[in-house]
Amino acid sequence: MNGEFVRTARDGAVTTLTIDRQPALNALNPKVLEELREGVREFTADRSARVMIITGAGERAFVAGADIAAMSKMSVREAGAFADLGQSTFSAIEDAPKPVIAAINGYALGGGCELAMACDIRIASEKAKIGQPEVNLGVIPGFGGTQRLARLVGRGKAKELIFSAVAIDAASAEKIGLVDAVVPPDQLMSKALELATLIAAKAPVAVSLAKAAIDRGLDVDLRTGLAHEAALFAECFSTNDQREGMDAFLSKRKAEFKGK
Ligand code: CO8
Repeated sequence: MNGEFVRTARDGAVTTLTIDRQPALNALNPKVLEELREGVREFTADRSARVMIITGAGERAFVAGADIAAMSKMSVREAGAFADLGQSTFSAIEDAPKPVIAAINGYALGGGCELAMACDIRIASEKAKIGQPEVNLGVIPGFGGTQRLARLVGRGKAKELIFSAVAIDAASAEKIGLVDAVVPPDQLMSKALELATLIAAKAPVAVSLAKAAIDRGLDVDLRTGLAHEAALFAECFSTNDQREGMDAFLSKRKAEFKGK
């Protein structure tokens, strides 16, 4: 797609989605969110796209939050609708049946941190600054921050970050598990693409079911999660890719997965 604020590009089986609203440090207004949702929908529908990278345009920001100028004029009802739009957009990323990697190139604040947390894996530039500064503005995180941050880094750290509104650097974010890797700024996109390409070469249905098993498992008790895992493991045996993967191993050749 090539929207006003969101564009996508393809490199083999990897789609890169870039949010480009640089005068406002890529802040999320309703139009940006709608275009982002459309980009995610297209990625999900395109069978030939296996992994998506989400990043921000320019050197300064991944996304510096929801648009404060737009929010400053909202009524209670409009604020609720805006929170719903952001949440449904980010849930579409989390629920996409394929992996999504956040390449955090700079500020990831408020809605930007919430967007990154809805992705499966987060790689950050050494220059990234990450946080939930909403209480500076008299509001709370509304695009999933109170829920996903606590699940990712634990209740205490989430409360510390949200109550204090302090933005932390990439190294500190890696230490608490808020990001998964930190790389020099000029290597961010190549590292993200390297990981995406590695994942894209694996059996797509298996990767998709692994994502579902991990995500649903974290929402339920261990025994329910294990039962779900066993069911999805069995489901892999209904795919050609399971036969191909195992045949290829036993024949000492490289597997060619078709995603079926
Ligand atoms: N919204 C709108 N515009 C923004 C935003 C934003 N979140 N962030 C930056 N901008 C704009 C600035 O207003 C400025 O515009 P202009 O040049 O026209 O004055 C431009 O981007 C550049 O920003 P600065 O001049 O401030 O650049 P600095 O380098 O001095 O500072 C910062 C960079 C530290 C990132 C600073 O811009 C900042 O603090 N931004 C706001 C960060 C923030 O508070 N984000 C959280 C917003 S709240 C949120 O995300 C809630 C999500 C849930 C919503 C639920 C809906 C109901």
